[in-house]
Amino acid sequence: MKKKLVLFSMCLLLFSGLISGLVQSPQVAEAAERPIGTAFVETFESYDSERWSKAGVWSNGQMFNATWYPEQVTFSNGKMKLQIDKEDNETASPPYKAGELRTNDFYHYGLFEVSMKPAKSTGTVSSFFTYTGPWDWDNDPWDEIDIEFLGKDTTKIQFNYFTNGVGGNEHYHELGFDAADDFNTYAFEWRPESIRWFVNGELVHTATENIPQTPQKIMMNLWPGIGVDGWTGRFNGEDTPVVTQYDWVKYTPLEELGCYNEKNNKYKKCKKTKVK
Ligand SMILES: [Ca+2]
Repeated sequence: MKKKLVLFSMCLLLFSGLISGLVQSPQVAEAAERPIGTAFVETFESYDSERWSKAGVWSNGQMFNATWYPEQVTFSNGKMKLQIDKEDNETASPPYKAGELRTNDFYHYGLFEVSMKPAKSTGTVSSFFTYTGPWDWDNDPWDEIDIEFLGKDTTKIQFNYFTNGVGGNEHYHELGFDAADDFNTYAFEWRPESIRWFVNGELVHTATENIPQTPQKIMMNLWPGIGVDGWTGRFNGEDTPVVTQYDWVKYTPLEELGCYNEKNNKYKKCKKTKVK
């Protein structure tokens, strides 16, 4: 009788342990889950630190001839401003301060839109892109989708993407206007099988090879290059402060987009495909 009671108690303990294990395990799994962002429109009336983080204080090294400082990212008159300045200390290395803003969440397939006015200053890069890597999330590949303006010639826009660190997908598009003169809308639509880039709603470039698949953070930065003069030109710091402005950013997930009609550059309701 006593033995049976002990056995029964042990079973009860084991059972309750199992139950509590079942109850607890989803919480543990939740804590380790990647935060995936949903649809948003950001108008930059103020700094929303729940959605965004300012980079700094640190340096990327390599081709970035600046240290990121949160103070180089400011908000005024409904615009987000990224600014390059000389370091206060003349002997500082790197010699410049720069700004970068990134989302806290990761975003997957969908339409990424920005209204921006890039800097017109030789040696600088103004950007709107998505990015992830092993430092952003455990074991992530380096995946990236880019819109970039080179300050040496803002009548062109550069598109690019990386899949598991493999790039070489650069494409330049002649805008037919100077992007530094005013705000214009630039966008890319990321699908599992393609990336399509748009300027003011018009489709201007499509990629279909080796498309990145990992959710990424939305990022914007402005920086002076070094050792990449052939690409960016040489930044001499005479123009500082150099400023890039962003009026708004919008993200629409793929499932809310509908199907893109290349004939009129518009999204429409997707045709239902018959299942045979
Ligand atoms: Ca705005």
